[in-house]
Amino acid sequence: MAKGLFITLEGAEGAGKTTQAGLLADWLAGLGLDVLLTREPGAGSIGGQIRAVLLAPENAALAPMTEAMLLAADRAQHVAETLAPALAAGKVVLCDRFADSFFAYQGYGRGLPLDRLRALNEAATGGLWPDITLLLELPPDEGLKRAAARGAADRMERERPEFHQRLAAGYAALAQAEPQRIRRIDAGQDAAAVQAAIRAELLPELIRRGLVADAVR
Ligand code: T5A
Repeated sequence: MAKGLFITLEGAEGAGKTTQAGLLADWLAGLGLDVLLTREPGAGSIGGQIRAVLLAPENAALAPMTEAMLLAADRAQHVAETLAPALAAGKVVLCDRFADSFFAYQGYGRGLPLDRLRALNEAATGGLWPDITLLLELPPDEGLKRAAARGAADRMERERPEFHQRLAAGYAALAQAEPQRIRRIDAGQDAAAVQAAIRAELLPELIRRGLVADAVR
């Protein structure tokens, strides 16, 4: 399906994904690449409506499998409407959260069986999988503090500390299982240093794939 490059950003709450995705999009565009910046959940009009249900604090009673199915529905719509067409057109697609969030949050965090989540994810994506994933690692309490300083907590941010610890451990397990795809970035540094670490990871990949010339190194 894909001929572009699919890069995802992952990490626990407040790890800095949105900040880094914006900086990265600017850098990639500056290198002359055709970049699409998007996110999950909530891209597009239908995704936005699903996101509102998922994150509203008053929906505390949402059952784990309902949550997983809503996220899968959001992903199916996102793949069909945005990701697959952009990749087919050869774009570099930067996505703020994707399937690893699903396994970390709904699998390790909520305790849903990973094999069921894999099947649900496969149905939603048709097998679309990131080429490179940047995992921003920050202790969950620090990320939650950053997120809290920004505004009122959403339904996920209100979860107990144990939930956030489990999903962070889940991300580490996912990264261990797929070290070639998932690049671990220390997100405890200032934003410029995190961005420099991300670029250092990506540049050799861009050169290897013939997307930019070795001269930029
Ligand atoms: N979800 C999502 C699932 O459960 N399963 C799934 O399959 C998917 C796809 C999405 C929620 O949905 C869940 C996960 C999430 O709970 P969201 O609002 O999109 O909700 O939440 P996040 O993706 O977590 O986004 P956040 O905005 O909370 O965090 P970010 O994007 O990691 O962090 P960012 O860049 O917004 O920064 C947070 C604050 O920290 C500051 C920023 O200025 C900002 O104020 N900051 C820094 N401060 C100090 N040093 C740095 N290096 C900093 N970088 C940023």
